[in-house]
Amino acid sequence: MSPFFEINNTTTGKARAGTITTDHGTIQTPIFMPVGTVASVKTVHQRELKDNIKAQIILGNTYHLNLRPKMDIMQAAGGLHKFMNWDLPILTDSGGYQVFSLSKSRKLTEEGVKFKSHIDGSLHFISPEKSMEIQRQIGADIFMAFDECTPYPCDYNLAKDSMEMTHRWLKRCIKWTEENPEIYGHKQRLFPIVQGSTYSDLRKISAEFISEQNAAGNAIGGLSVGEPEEEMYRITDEVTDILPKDKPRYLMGVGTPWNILESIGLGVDMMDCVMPTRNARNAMLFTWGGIMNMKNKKWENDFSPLDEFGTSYVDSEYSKAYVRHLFVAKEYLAKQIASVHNLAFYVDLVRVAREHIIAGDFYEWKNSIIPTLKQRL
Ligand code: PRF
Repeated sequence: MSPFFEINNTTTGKARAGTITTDHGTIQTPIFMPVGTVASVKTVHQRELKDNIKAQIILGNTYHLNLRPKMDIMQAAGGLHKFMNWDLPILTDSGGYQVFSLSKSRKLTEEGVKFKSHIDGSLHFISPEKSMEIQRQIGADIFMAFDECTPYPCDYNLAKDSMEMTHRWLKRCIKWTEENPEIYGHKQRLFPIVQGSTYSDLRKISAEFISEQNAAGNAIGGLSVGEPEEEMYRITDEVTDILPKDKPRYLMGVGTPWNILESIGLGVDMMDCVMPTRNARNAMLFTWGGIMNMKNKKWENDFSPLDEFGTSYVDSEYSKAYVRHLFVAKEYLAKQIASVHNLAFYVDLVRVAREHIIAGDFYEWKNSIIPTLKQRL
């Protein structure tokens, strides 16, 4: 039987090419994971995700799925894979981060978080144990510990208290999952999350504590929350120096195409972000040649393919002028085409990164293409 994680390259500094094996198939890392918050990657069919975008794993969210459709429906469906008809790997986030970003009213104690639903204002409570229970009912292949993500900037003492509570919550998550096995017959793996804001000493304590739990993989949270990019890279670098080499590392909620390449260079294996889909819905396309705003008048008469270097059929089958027209006319198809394009680009970007890691020239390649990726077309 294959181990959960194997490293496939021998050269190239901290960057790794790996293979993760789950009961729903393998994932070639580094990998970008499209975000499917409410059992849907917004505007994109599962068939497109699989056959066209070539997504190898997608994300779901505990916070949202627990509010709607709720866990009675999820369990009756036989879990999220069956409910949404997605038979490849799924990862779920634990809910805490979403409570803080979405719920207007919430109260945090050692026990957990009380909050009002952003949908109907109803009162709810999520604790580490509750988050684990919900994530068992969702049944993702990889599920996340219940943590607190500090805002930026964050006072040192607050960051320290929060990190220590995240560590105590982790112990409760581990205990609950040890006592309550999987319910759908496939294996689920719990990833703990390093916190500690932008403080090196806290990040070191957290990364060491997280490493000691000997989980199947580890995550880095609390970044990409408004800190300068250099701070994000510095902390990522310090944390990946400590996290075990033989376990996958997941950097949560990152980021732009260049953030992704820099993070891979610092030893990150997994990433997710709403940016490719959210920005697509606002007419922003990421391409190998730079960034395009599809509402720009510049494309009005440009009948060349949407993206000549793109790997998705939307890139060759539709012109820039057509996609601009769809955005100007506020057609749903505009958002759909743009989302498919951006996700296919992100997945292709990390696929090519993996090839360069294996070939041994990843850093030269990364540094040579980043200025082009940032360019505004
Ligand atoms: N914790 C959790 N989910 C997250 C984050 C975190 O810190 C972030 C931070 N960028 C994104 N998603 N549980």
